[in-house]
Amino acid sequence: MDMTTATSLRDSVYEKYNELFDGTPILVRSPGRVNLIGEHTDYNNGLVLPAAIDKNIILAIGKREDNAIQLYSLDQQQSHTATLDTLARSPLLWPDYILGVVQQLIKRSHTLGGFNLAFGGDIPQGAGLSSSAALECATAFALNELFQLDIQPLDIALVAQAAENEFVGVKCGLMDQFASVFGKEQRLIKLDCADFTHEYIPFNNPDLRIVLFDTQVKHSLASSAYNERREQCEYGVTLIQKHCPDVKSLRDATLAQLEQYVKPIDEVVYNRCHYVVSEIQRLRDGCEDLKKDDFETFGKRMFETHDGLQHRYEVSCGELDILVDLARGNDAVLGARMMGGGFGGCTINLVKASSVQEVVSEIAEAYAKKTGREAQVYVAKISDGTSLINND
Ligand code: GAF
Repeated sequence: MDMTTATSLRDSVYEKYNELFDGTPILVRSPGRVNLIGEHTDYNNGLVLPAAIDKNIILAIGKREDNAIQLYSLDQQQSHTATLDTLARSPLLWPDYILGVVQQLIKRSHTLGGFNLAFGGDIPQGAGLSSSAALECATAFALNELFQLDIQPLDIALVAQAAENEFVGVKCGLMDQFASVFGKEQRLIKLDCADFTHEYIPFNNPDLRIVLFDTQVKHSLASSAYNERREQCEYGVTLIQKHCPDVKSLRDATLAQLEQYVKPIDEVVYNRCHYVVSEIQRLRDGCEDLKKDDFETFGKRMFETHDGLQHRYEVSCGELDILVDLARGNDAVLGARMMGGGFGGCTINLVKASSVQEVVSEIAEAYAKKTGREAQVYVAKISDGTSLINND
């Protein structure tokens, strides 16, 4: 978000908090993310290459005397009330991301009190930019500050992920929450999801831009299909393990093992696993391209990722495929692919800086012609992760 948007969002959240609640709140900012390459690899112990972006949740929080939890969403203009002892899921959905974090903290024996919380954001929802992870991370970070829980950044991300897995019910990996907490300006995060070690890779070429085309669709099967993909990957691993007990996840598997032990039994599961094993290797190769500033080759790999997600992993959709095909036909786009869980949301495009305007208008116009929909477009800036912000 640019400085003006950031300030006005912060001011709106702060003012709303003061209108609804007593006392001076703490303010926290937590960003959404992009992922350059490495999709659906995090829950397979693979590698991912995300970055936090300049779109955020801003949250104001303060203590209460009792054990009530009073929540307000500026975007939905809705309130929700719970207590520390009654953490039920809400039909409003958005409270679940906050209450799920509270539940995880209590489960880990942290002592919390009641609190008031108001939040708003400019991360487009349902666009695959991790607005929910940002809310979870903002909540975990804010409660850590408010009640001085002494939780380390990795555990903030893990608590946020566990909230999504256990309370919300999406069996996601750690990528989104990790990026939201550990993001650094002008840096990609090469995260190894097997042990959460990570390395920052500079990404600040002035001749390139990350452009996101939001299809403006989110198909309803997204979370059930996500959990199903995860189960299919795990099933694939069990088939290999019968012959190769050392293979603990798809990260350890080879294409030859898949061919031999999975393909004859289940062709669909074979295709899922084939995509994941290839994608982990593609990410490793892509990081080598980046080290050599070879963005042309990196871009080609992004297109290959999309092909895998479309045909083997089958998590794309017509609108995403149209946007990627339009990008393929444009010389100023080095690479493009669907991003995130799939079934809608955004494509991520690596675009020559000098041609951003032309690319945006050409692709948006053609997309509207083909689908009757207006794509939203964002040029993402890579930004810092979750932090406290001033309220003056
Ligand atoms: C979603 C999930 F939350 C991530 O953990 C990741 O699996 C991603 O889909 C696909 O790469 O964003």
